[in-house]
Amino acid sequence: AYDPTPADRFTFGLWTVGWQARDPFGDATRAPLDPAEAVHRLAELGAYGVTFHDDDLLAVEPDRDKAIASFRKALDATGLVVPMATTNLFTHPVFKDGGFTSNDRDVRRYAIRKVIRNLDLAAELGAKTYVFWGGREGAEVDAGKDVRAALDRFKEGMDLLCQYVIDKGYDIRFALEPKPNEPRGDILLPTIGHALAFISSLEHEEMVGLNPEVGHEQMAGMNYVHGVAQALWHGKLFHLDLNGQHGPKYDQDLVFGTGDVKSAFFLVDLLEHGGYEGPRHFDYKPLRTDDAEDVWVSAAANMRNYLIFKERALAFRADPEVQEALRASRVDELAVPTLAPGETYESLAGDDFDLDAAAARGFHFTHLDQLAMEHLLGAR
Ligand code: 3MF
Ligand code: MG
Ligand code: MG
Ligand code: MG
Repeated sequence: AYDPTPADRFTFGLWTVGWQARDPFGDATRAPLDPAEAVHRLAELGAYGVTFHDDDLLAVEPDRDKAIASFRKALDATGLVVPMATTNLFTHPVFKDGGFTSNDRDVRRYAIRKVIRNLDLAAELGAKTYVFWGGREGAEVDAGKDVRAALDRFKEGMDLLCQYVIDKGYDIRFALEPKPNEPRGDILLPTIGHALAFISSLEHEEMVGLNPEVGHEQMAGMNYVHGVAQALWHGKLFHLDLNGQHGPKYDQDLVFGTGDVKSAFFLVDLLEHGGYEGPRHFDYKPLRTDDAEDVWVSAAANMRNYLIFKERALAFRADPEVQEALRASRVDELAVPTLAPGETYESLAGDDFDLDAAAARGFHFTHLDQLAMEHLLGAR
C-alpha cells in the first residue's frame, strides 16, 4: 500500500539526490551523480518525474549538448517526465549580489539571458512550470540595497520573461519560491504572503504563482499548511517543495515528514482534499552522513512517508467519530455565508442573540485534535 507508482505523481529535483553534501563548514562527502543514473534510479523507485536547474545537467558532463542528450535518453528509456525546471542564479560568484536584483546591471542582463536559455530547454522537455527561487536576491547590509528599486527590477525581469513565454507560445507558468534567509542574510519575497502581494503587481499576474517549500515557511515561524491553503484560495498553488524542517533554524531540507510530523499530516490532508492536482515534488537533501546507496533509501522514504500520511488522512476523514467531532466543533458552519441570500447588513439588526450563551459555548477542538493525533500515530 505504501509502494509508490507514477500515478502518485512523485517528483524529485536532480539537485536533491545529486547533492554532494558540501556545507559551509565541510567538503563534499559524496561523488557527483550522473543525472542519467538519477533518472533510472528514481524510475525504479516508482517516481513520476524529475526536475532540474540548468546547471544540474552538467554534474558529470561539461558539454551541454552531450549532457542534454544523455538526460533525454534516460527519460525516454524510463518514461519519467519533466513537469518543472528552474535556473541556477545562485552558485556562480557572479550572482553574489543577486540575479534579477543585483546592483550590477550587467549581471541582471546575464541572469535574464541564462533563464531564457533554460526556458527553451524546459519547453522542449514539456515542463509546464518554471520556478524562481531568488536565493541571492537580498542583502546583509540594509544601506546596500534599495529594496523598492530591487522590486522594480524583480518585476521588470518577471514581466520580460512572461512576455518571452507568450511570444514563443510556450505552455509554461512561473512559480516563485519564497524563503526568508540563507544564503542571503535577508532574501526578498521572504514568505508566501510577500510573494502573493508581489505577484499582484505583475503585468501578467495570471501566469505567475507560487512554489512554497515546507522548510522555508517553517524557518520563518509560519504555518505551512495555512500558507498553502491561502495560496490555493488565491488560485496560486502552481507547484510545491515538500521536505522536513525542525522550526526556525538553518534550511534543513530533511526527508518529507521527518520534521514537524503533525504539520505534514495536515498538509497531506489538505493536498488530497484541497484541489491541488500538480506533482508532489520533493526538495530535500540526503543526510551528509549518508553514502551513495543511502541516498536511494532517503528518496524512497519521502514517497513512503507521503503515502503513509495519505492513508492516515483518509482514515481520519472517514472515521464517523471524527465526522461527529467536526460537526461538534462547527467546522462545517464556517462554510455558511454570514448573511443569508437577500439579506443586507441591516438584517443583522433583527438578530435575537444571547451574548452570554454564545460566549459560554465551547468549540471542543481538543477532542478533535486528539482524534487527529490518534489517527496520525496509528492508535486508531
Ligand atoms: C533552496 C531551494 C532551491 C529551490 C530551487 C528551485 C536549490 O533552499 O529550495 O533549491 O527549490 O532552486 O526549485
Ligand atoms: Mg529548503
Ligand atoms: Mg532548499
Ligand atoms: Mg526548494
